[in-house]
Amino acid sequence: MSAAPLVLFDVETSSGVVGRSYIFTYTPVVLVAAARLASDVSAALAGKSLAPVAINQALRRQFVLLGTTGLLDMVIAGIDMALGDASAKAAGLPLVALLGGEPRELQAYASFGMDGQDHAVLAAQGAAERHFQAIKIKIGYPTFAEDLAVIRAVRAALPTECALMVDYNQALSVTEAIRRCHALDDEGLAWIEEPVRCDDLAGHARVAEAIKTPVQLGENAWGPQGIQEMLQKRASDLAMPDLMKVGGVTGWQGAAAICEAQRVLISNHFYQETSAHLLSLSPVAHYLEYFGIADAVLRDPVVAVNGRVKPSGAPGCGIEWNEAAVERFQASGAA
Ligand code: SMN
Ligand code: MG
Repeated sequence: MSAAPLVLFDVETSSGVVGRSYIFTYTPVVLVAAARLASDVSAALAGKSLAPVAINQALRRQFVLLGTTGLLDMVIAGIDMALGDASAKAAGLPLVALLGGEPRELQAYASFGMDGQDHAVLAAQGAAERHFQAIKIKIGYPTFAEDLAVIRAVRAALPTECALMVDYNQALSVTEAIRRCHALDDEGLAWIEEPVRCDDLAGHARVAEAIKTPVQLGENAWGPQGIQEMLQKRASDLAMPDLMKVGGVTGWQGAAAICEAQRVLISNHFYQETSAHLLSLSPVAHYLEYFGIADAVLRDPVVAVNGRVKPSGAPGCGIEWNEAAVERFQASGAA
């Protein structure tokens, strides 16, 4: 994954407030289609009152026969996040305050890719120098021996008290996942993320049952119902909704309520700007994933101080564009 294809949303209100958000489309292949879909879906909202929950519900009703899982859910979430930003700006409040909370200093983890042992060690050292107390690396190398070697090399490069999470990104069969994750049980990992296919909840439940290390899941759960199903099937010990896939601010609040009711620790996936506001509201907040997927086009990227992140204190969610960068990165043919 060498690029971060993003669709940017600007929702202008009649009072002059502009709500902003972005969605990550994972692949440039769907970028223009997603941008065009966002324009077409948004066009029907002109003149409506700034009521994010009502608009989210109306859009879901509108597409009930088609179904929304996939690009439509992504676009609806983008609209929902932008409307949340606009609502907070219109009230002159940071989103967390608009929703009745107070900003918190959240523990963050520096999130890295699958870069081989040497790069993983360098990344870990850099994160430790920036006083992160937690980092995540991707594993799922061809052999378990390689997984273990990377984990131990990174662990050796980190202060003892630094938490280490690993992310298989759905790489293993259930049998192989049980074998590898069981062998990792004494490595002191904070969690093992998505060991098998994200839609194989029964498989995840078998892995979670077979090992001591907490299983982490959620970035690919669609809507609060996806988080509910994952927990109901005991597929995961923890939850990390993706603000876009879970349905924006509206969807996140539903998922966070489910996690709170079941006392499941909740972390985010991406969308750190808005997720910092929403995690500040949750009594079961766990970690903030520090991975600035949109930093290249943001005027004020989120800054981690001593491995902790606070939500922006400005009205809204803290998303304003670096217009020159947007110009530079504008995809040809984007709507
Ligand atoms: C992840 C997913 C998609 C792109 C980059 C990283 C990863 C995460 O699963 O947990 O951040
Ligand atoms: Mg992941």
